[in-house]
Amino acid sequence: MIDLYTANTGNGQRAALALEEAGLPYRVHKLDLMAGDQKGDAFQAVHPAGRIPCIVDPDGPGGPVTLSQSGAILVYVANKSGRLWPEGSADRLAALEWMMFACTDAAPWSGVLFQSQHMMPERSTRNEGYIQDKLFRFLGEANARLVGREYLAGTYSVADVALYPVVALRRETLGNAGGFANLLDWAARVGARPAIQKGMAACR
Ligand SMILES: N[C@@H](CCC(=O)N[C@@H](CS)C(=O)NCC(=O)O)C(=O)O
Repeated sequence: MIDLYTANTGNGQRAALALEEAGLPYRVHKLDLMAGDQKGDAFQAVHPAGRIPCIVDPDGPGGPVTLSQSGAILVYVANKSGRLWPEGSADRLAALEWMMFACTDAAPWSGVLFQSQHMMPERSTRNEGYIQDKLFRFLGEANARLVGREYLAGTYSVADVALYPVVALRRETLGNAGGFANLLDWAARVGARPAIQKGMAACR
């Protein structure tokens, strides 16, 4: 049984969605980040950097595995289950490419936007606008990628799981902004999957 340490954030959700889609048994440990659970002794003993998500798999290759970074967790459980990777090397590469896009372009800018709106010491409408423009530029790339495709790599893959939490958080803003019809249709398709619904609920 895999232990998942998580919280209701995009990165935390990504790991739960991956485990649900992989169909691997797991147990959730929810941390209250605002209360500082990540800095407590119990979690620091698991992951000294004190950041979620993190998994502990007693049945890893060659022994127990402790793994952080939502993208790494996604790849790990996809490999372990044999799910979420398309057939064929070109589609597999596309899945990897768009998974990296989600984890290194879209998710960090989404995180910075959230922090600028809710956590930074001073609010600045201009800076928030700049950050949102950056994020929307990336999401525009995904929207264009979805022209004529149901999923980012053609068939459902790690890429869709990686991007979903970013889009799910901003559906309303994207709808109001306009120009993201393919992405919003994709989000509705992905969000209708029982595994996605269970994974999102596991973090709430
Ligand atoms: N790139 C990492 C980001 C992990 C991360 O920054 N997690 C945040 C929550 S989304 C965290 O644990 N913050 C608590 C802290 O820094 O004290 C990933 O994808 O997992």
